[in-house]
Amino acid sequence: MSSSGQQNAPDFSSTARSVEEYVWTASRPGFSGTGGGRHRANDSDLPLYKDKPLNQSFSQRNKRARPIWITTGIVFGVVVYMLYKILSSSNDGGKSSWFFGNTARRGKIWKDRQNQIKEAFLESWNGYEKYAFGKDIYRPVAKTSRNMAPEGMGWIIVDCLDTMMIMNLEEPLQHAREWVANNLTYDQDYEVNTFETTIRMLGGLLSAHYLSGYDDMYLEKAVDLANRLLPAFDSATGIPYASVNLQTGKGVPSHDDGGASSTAEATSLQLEFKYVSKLTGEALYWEKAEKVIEVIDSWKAADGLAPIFIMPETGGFSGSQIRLGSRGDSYYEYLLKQYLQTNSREGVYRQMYDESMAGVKKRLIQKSMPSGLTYVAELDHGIDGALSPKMDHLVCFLPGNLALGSTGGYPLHIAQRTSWTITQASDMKLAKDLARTCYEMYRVTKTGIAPEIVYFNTDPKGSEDISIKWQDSHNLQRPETVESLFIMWRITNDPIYREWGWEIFEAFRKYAHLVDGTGYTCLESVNEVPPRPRDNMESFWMAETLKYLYLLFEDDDSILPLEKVVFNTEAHPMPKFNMEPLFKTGWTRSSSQPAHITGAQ
Ligand code: DMJ
Repeated sequence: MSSSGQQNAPDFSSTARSVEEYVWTASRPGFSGTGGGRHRANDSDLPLYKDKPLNQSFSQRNKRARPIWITTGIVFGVVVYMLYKILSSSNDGGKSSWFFGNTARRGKIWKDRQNQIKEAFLESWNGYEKYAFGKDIYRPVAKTSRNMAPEGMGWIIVDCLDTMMIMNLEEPLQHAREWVANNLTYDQDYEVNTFETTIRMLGGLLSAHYLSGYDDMYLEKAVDLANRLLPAFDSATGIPYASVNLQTGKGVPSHDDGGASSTAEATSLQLEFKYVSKLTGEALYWEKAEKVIEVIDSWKAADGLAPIFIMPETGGFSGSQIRLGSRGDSYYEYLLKQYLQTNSREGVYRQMYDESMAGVKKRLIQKSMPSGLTYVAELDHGIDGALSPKMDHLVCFLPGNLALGSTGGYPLHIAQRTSWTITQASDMKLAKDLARTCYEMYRVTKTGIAPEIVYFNTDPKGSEDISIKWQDSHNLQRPETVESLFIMWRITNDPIYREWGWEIFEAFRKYAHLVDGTGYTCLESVNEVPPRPRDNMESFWMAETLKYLYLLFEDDDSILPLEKVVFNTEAHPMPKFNMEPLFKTGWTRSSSQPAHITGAQ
């Protein structure tokens, strides 16, 4: 357990190995493995803190670089100076206490703020529990609810189980667990979106299993769901269909877009399916998931920038639109996170990610006028087409992702002491610039809440950097900016990210909070005061936005450390793991262009 009383976060300093080091060679139906019960996969899979190569090389280099007497002198000097400051500040009754005083005060402020975020979660949950418990959709203004699937899928409940664990909310968690154990069934004649069901439901259950200390109930539900989702991959190429019927096991092409799947949707299932493989010892989930990336890679998207639609039957891209917002976003996120998930052993994903980020810098990064905000433009007509200065709020996952890719999740000062390349430095700089832009997308509106989409000014005569069209001015309680602020805070330790996050939270509390205590609502326009509610509370409000805000104000970095866990794209944390001896990367990159590219546009 962590020192801050986080009862449900795994203790990363423990020498006890976690369940990831066990595999189920289940004797249960649905498993092809032989044998029964659990066995230990590999005793020395996960490095302990003391084994971290970064720590080791740092101390070794220090020893080499500096004679002992210089180090002793520096330490002595610092201690004397600190004692002097502490004693002199105590003469005024502690009013202006310097070192501990300020630190303690700041610490208390962050703690208070964290508690206020927890209260916002509780209020959101209590409203849902009172008026909509078990239902898929909750309208907190009308206090009504409805299901999407015949018997409900528990979207909201499953999506926020791990947030309750992280916040130590035992009572609501108990109620939610009972519902999952006794009411949740995936045996329904119902077509679900493959991606949404994977990231929210499968991801939510896997994370609940992990954070609960490996409660098997969650894993059994997860494996049942994963088995029902698998037929989505049964296209001619292995690119998943947009939807799948959970009972009949039939994959269903998208009803729109000529049957194309979204690139981001097809390529953001891998963390979850691979973790199911790790937990069950069954390679099938792993193989289906990685095949998708092999197919995508075979089309050799120019500069690593993939068009946002892909055809399941040919595997080729459809259309030529490129963006890091809707339908494109988490393709790039999961390239990096697949590499991180298996402890940086699968170089193919890192290569693809690096190519894509080089492509983003070369093709999409622009500066607005007059202030020079950095933004990510879109290509509506292919890689050589004109740039559009439009940016979705969804793109705001990118600053955090770039920072994560730059340091591997380690704090900046540690990463910089090992190897620090020009690319790492440039990724970090871009992360900081984009984080500021995402914050500005909030700051410039009348409510202080960001809209769904903004446009950046490219006209030298224009006076405002950011403009918002009325049809784009709604807010859906999205998490991407606070997600990036949390990652930036963890990596840089710069309190500015906490200050920005707090401003954003206060804006939500002022304008999206329902005074009768039923929760928080989406808004019709962030530029109306008071804003009209768009009566809906999204599941990712509690699963992601409030979770990331809460973690932003957590002082204990050993809670879900970024060098030990990966968050899926719905903010569900899962542990990194070693793939040996059970799994390996089943494909290699081909350097040549594909012989046959008909169908790819
Ligand atoms: C979430 O479901 C996920 O974060 C996804 O990657 C993007 N859309 C929503 C939140 O905005």
